[in-house]
Amino acid sequence: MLGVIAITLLTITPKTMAFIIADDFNDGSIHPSWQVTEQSGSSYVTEEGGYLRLGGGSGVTGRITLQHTATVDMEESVWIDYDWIQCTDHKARWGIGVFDQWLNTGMYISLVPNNFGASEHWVGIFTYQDGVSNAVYSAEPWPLEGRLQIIRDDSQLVPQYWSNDQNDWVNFDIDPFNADFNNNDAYVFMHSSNSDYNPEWEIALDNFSVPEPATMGLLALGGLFLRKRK
Ligand SMILES: [Ca+2]
Ligand SMILES: [Ca+2]
Repeated sequence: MLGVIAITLLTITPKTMAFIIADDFNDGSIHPSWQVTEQSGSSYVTEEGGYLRLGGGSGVTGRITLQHTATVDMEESVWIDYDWIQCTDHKARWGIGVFDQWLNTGMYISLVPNNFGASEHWVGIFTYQDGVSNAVYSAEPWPLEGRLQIIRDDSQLVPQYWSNDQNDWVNFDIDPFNADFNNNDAYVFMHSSNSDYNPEWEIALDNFSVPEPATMGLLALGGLFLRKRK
């Protein structure tokens, strides 16, 4: 009998994915961990239809920033699914970042579905140290829906995206960024805004997740294995 129980546990455990935070945005009320720290124009945030929706109306420039009050420990990752619902013209943006304070020290992945002029479906990764920014990576075109991740490993921040083709996380093509947090806590931020032409815009977000570090380690090992095989 004991033997049967032991085998059952062994079979189940490796398939279980454990999360410190897992928000599916399904119950229609925004979890109090999400604090709106900046809001202007007609920008809004709602939890509706199973998604957290960030956006704003036309005719006025708007900005909205959310801070997740739970800190990101030394070895954790955060990920989220994004889906651009509406952005018909120049130009709106959304991004997710890990910072001590918004745009002070940390990393930010930003997506722009439409841009004025030549660029289209642009992604940029910005790193900041003590308020000084660098655009270290940009690329286009980029999918209008997908999954992004930022891994924190001590001071190192690694941005990744989920590849359906590879069925795994893939590093963006930049060097890992060493953020000196001066022993300050790090937080997850999300930001969305529009400018200039002021179209209506909305992005739907889902499955905000902070996996247990042990799970994260397995995922990271999987990523290493993939890179070695190339
Ligand atoms: Ca909720
Ligand atoms: Ca959902």
